Amino acid sequence: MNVRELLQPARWLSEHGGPRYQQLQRVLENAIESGELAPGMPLPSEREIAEITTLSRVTVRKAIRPLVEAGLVVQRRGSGSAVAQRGARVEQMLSRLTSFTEDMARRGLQSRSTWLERGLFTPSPEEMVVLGLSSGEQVARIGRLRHAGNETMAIERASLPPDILPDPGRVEKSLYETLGQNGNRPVRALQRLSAVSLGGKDAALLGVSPGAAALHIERTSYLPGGRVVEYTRSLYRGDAYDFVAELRIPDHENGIGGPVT
Ligand code: 16G
Repeated sequence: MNVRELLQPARWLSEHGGPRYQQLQRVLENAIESGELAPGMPLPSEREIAEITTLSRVTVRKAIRPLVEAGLVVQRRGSGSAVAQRGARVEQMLSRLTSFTEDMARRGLQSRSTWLERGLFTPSPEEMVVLGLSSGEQVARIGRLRHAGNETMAIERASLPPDILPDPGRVEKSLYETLGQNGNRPVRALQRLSAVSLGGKDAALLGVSPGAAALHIERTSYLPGGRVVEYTRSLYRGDAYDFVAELRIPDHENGIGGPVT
């Protein structure tokens, strides 16, 4: 689909879809992230987008600005804007509960894992508390080195309750795909990020020098009923991964009820 078709307001503009600039922002963001709008593809000018979408130029500008700030769109003086080229760094939006496999596929990258650990084990006290395991129960562990294209991106160690993943050996490419097949894919997650410098062993696994910067991420994911389905600790290479969060002011400070641009 070309960008003009994609922007036709009949395809996405809805009375009840929230502020119009946010609706336009979402359409563009989804199309860029899914690859429908390919890296390097020029975007119509602000004036043209306003014409196609029947929105004002101010609204269009408001929709594009966050995409530029998130690095999805680049603006070049004189030659308009374009979908950003894929850089060496990978960006992950922090507001989406996606899997590594999906994140990489969206960027046109092949993902692959090297197994560090896969099976049922005696849980640590921390795993027992977070996953709500009772004594005598085992824990399912999936430890992987995650690669994208030719790069090693992260070390990930996931722990799950044994009834959610009774046979860890069944996980091949994607943990979330396996969970989805049994109706256990998480719908919500909490993530805690902190900066660390890598010890010798982890640095060697990631192919960087000891002491290099990394992001330590702890993800606790939940089923719709609130049960914890996954507790994952990861180390992402600091030089290869950016986590991007979109921030908005709360609705009541956003002039809700007033005119929407
Ligand atoms: C992501 C998640 C991880 C999850 C994995 C599933 C972060 C920091 N972590 O890497 O918690 O287990 O995706 O990926 O985003 P998979 O379905 O490709 O195995």
